Amino acid sequence: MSRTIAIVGLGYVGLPLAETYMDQGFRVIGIDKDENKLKLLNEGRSYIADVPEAKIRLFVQSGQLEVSSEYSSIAAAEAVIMCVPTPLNQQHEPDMAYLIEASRDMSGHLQPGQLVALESSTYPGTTREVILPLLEQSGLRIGVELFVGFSPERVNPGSRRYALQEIPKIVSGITSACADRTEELYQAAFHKVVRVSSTETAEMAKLLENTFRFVNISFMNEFAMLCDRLGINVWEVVEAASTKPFGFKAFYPGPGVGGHCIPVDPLYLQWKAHQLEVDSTFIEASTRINRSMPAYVVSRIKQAMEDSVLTGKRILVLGVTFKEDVADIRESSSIEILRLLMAEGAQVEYHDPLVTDLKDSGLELTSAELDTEILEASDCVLLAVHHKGLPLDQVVAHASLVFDTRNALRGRQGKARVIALGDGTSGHFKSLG
Ligand code: SAJ
Repeated sequence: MSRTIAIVGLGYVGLPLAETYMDQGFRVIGIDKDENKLKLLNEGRSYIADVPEAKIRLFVQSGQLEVSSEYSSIAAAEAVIMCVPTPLNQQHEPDMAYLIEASRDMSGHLQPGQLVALESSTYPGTTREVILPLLEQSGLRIGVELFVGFSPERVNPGSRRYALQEIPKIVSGITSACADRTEELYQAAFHKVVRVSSTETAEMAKLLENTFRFVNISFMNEFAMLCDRLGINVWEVVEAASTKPFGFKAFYPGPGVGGHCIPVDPLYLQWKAHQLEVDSTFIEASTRINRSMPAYVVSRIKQAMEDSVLTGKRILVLGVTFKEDVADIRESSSIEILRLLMAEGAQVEYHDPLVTDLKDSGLELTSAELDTEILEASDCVLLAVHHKGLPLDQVVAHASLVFDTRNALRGRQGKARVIALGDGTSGHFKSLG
């Protein structure tokens, strides 16, 4: 008799997790409120690039994967893993609605002996202060009849480097018995499981991982602005510093920090710090720097065009996703840059092989064909996201001016004058000749 778990939330975390458990022979009951997702899965289709369609079809046809919007179907599962979104609200504060709704909806269907494990990235204390009281409404005694744990997700969308089961998994529980159950569940699918002493420790470890990244990227953005002013090429500086085999990790400047993890998780930590009246100076400064990058990019484009007036100028933006080779525009700095350019009266177009239109962002723009004509007609081409498939040789061959925010054009020869973010083109030491 195969083991059965339920997974709540079948997005970029939940669906790969379901695949990982089904690869180990588990039966998975997938719960999601999005009827379109359920329809696609039942048709044997995958909407997550990293989860092969052929596997979904097999799992569904064999009955190993059953999906539903009803929590009543979790009764047969030994464990329920919650992978629902933890976004920010309009005030850039934690939006716990998905977590609260899922916890509340499932509590009436929980059975004695079940484990509930939360994976969503959130502020320390969430499992104990927010989720636990809602699950206790089941009437089940925690650590005796119902077990509750936290294990942060470490899905890396678009990455081929690590299979999910190869990425060490931190586990924790409200009680020791809860941690035992959580540890056992994840040991059944992951190569390495790392048990920590509390759910708060596990929640905080996840925030450290991503805030570390957020702060370092923001420092590189500030460092790049200084290099521009000094006339020093930041990309060469990073390359040189990277020769140090210890005590240094390279991060790179960019047009801003997007996505659903890196710009979000640190603000969950910041919110908790403010609740406790503790400073979060680094996060606040990093947020300010990263959010200033779109305007900085526009200012450097003006400098490159030697014209502070962009009215009527044709500017083509290459790449509107939040990072290369991932079809996701959440918190994308390209969208902000498009808005700023339009506000300056520029005639903007974009090309992104992964994004056909920007209706969801309120911009009436569709992805333009990237051909010689549009490149030659553009006063400036902005390389915002360096997707693997972009024909960069064609860009440098036919564009007159390219502002490269990723240093992706280094070493390529062509007609275009290429200026890179942070390359110091017009800075102090460069002007000394
Ligand atoms: N970025 C820079 N400079 C850098 C690195 C990233 O400007 O040196 C920008 C990207 O362009 C993007 C944003 O930051 O706009 C986030 O990029 P990311 O590479 O961190 O991408 P994410 O959001 O997919 O981060 C995920 C995270 N994984 C999990 O949370 C489980 C993160 O912890 C990983 O380190 C990261 O993938 C990764 O290494 O790819």
